[in-house]
Amino acid sequence: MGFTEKEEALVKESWEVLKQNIPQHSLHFFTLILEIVPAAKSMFSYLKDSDEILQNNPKLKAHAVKVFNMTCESAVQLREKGEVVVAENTLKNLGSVHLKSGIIDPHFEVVKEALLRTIKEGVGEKWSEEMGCAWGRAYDQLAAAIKAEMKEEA
Ligand code: HEM
Ligand code: ISQ
Repeated sequence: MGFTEKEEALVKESWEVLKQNIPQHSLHFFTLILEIVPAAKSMFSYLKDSDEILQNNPKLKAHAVKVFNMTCESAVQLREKGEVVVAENTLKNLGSVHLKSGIIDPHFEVVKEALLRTIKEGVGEKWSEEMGCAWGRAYDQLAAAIKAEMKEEA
């Protein structure tokens, strides 16, 4: 299912807003994930042994930004091509990283929920059902590609 220009624009615009405060939103995103699944903390190699505040963890920030960027990129592709194509090497890497980290399908719903809530809170009054729905669809397609790769490797 392709994307309309409007849906693509909603995703891009909101990502532009969130980008202005990466440290805050990436921390919020991650905090929400841990709120829903506290055990997820031990899955992240750079967090499991630290009681230190997540605030300024550069790896966490960089990864959170990647998740947003890739989802945004998926929205662009859904509009341009009607489907999400992740570069082969990127997908292989993501498949094996997540497989090795012990990620299972239900975790993807958790990250989706956290992503959508981060966007909703981040854009404030600009938020709409349609915006949330567009992000959700872009994420689902991307998640499906990663999950398929994980199954292939398992
Ligand atoms: C690592 C993206 C879903 C947990 C990563 C990395 C990226 C990424 C870019 C870094 C890869 C690298 O180090 O080369 C995504 C995207 C997702 C997704 C785009 C969904 C569309 C999930 C889910 C979980 C998860 C559902 C479960 C909580 C992790 C963990 C790592 C990781 C534990 C490894 C961190 C480490 O120890 O280095 N992810 N991810 N990811 N992701 Fe995800
Ligand atoms: C990696 N994969 C999925 C979600 C994430 C959120 C924050 C940091 C890293 C992540």
